[in-house]
Amino acid sequence: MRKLLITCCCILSTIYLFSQEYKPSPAIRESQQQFLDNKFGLFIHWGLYSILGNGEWVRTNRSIPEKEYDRLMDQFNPYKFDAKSWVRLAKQTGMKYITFVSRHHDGFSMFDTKYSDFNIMNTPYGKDVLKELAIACKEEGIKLHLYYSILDWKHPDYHFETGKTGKGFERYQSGNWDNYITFMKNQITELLTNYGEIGAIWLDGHWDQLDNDYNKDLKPKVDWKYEEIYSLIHKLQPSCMVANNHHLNPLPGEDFQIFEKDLPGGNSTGFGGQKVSRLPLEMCETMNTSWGYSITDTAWKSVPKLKKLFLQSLANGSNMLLNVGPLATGEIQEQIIERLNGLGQWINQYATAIYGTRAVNYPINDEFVLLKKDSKVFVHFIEPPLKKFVLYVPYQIKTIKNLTNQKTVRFDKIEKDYYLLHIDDQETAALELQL
Ligand code: H79
Repeated sequence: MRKLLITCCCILSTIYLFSQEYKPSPAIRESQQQFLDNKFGLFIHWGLYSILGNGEWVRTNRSIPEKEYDRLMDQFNPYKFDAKSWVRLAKQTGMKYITFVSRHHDGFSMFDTKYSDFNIMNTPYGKDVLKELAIACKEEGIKLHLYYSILDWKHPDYHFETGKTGKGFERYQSGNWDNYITFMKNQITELLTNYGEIGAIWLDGHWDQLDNDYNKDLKPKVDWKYEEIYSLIHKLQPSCMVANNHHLNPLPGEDFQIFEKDLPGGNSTGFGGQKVSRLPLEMCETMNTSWGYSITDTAWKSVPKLKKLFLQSLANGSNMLLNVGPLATGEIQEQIIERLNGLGQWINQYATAIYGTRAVNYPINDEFVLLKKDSKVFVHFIEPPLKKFVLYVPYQIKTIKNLTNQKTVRFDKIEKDYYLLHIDDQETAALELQL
């Protein structure tokens, strides 16, 4: 009887432990609030692939043999790289954090690492670009997040046999998966030990080990040991958030949810469609269609288009992480600079109506978005407003200020929650409603 009781207790406590929801620590909760306030980040895809000007998937897309791809290491010499100017560019654009690709699927480490020779220190440049970036970010008050690929087209211990990608070149047979997990943990430990405060670790590549991307309940063909990796991250830096671009519903231990090239809930890519969780959200987008530098991609999004994406992502409760793919020299194309400058001008002018706001429950539409901060609701126009503009808002409005010309806006209440606004300026970009 006693034995039975003890067994029952053991089973019950195990069930209890595993059914416990992940509860972010107070330090993480604070990071999440700051993240929600900060709204806008710069994604940087930069690596050996930048030399070839054909995107970051070039090794797989063109089935480049290992020896030939390795030669790129002897060619990477970004003599025009200036970490400070990149960070300043982000800052002037109104971005509050930078997400830097520390290692992409090609397996090349853009930082000084003891655990792989395939790293930045062995290029002619021979300096730790991540270190330079970390120092510049600290000086400029910009947070640093690190992208880290868990898929690896080069590492001999990566389980490529069950992987979907990187099939066009020879690989060694059957590595040791435990070694690979240890390798990742060692590198993540370096990233979280040698570069000061890191705001988030952003993982990518989970989907390589899935049969398809639409069944969100599929089990991967390897054990990624997320529990161990996530707790290592939280242990090394208690305020460092964890995010994983697995295209699934969030897993325990993750602190924000990622959407790639789609607004939360969207699925234009075919690999979206995951549930929108209650975690902070982040949508990442490219300025043309490529992440890594592409010499032929001229499909640049216009400033109004980028502004619309940003506003709609904010209205969905999501940050926007906007990507640039610098050249191997360290230069950033003028098409990118122009667009960032255009966005920055607008964001800086309406900063008080953007940072620190939260989304409200309101239909997403193509004309305007609403954002709320304390007793103020901000209207940001995507399309210029009509002179007589009927606004439905489920709030009692006391006064309205035009944030473009600082004038008071006349309005009539038509009926409950419906207001007729008299807008005297077609250039009006935003209004402040005082509740
Ligand atoms: O780093 C950037 C991309 O290189 C990486 N994530 C961003 C941030 C990325 N890689 N792939 N994808 C994004 C899209 C995923 C496509 C997939 Fe598939 C569709 C994965 C599985 C189905 C491509 C097609 C790979 C396998 C089949």
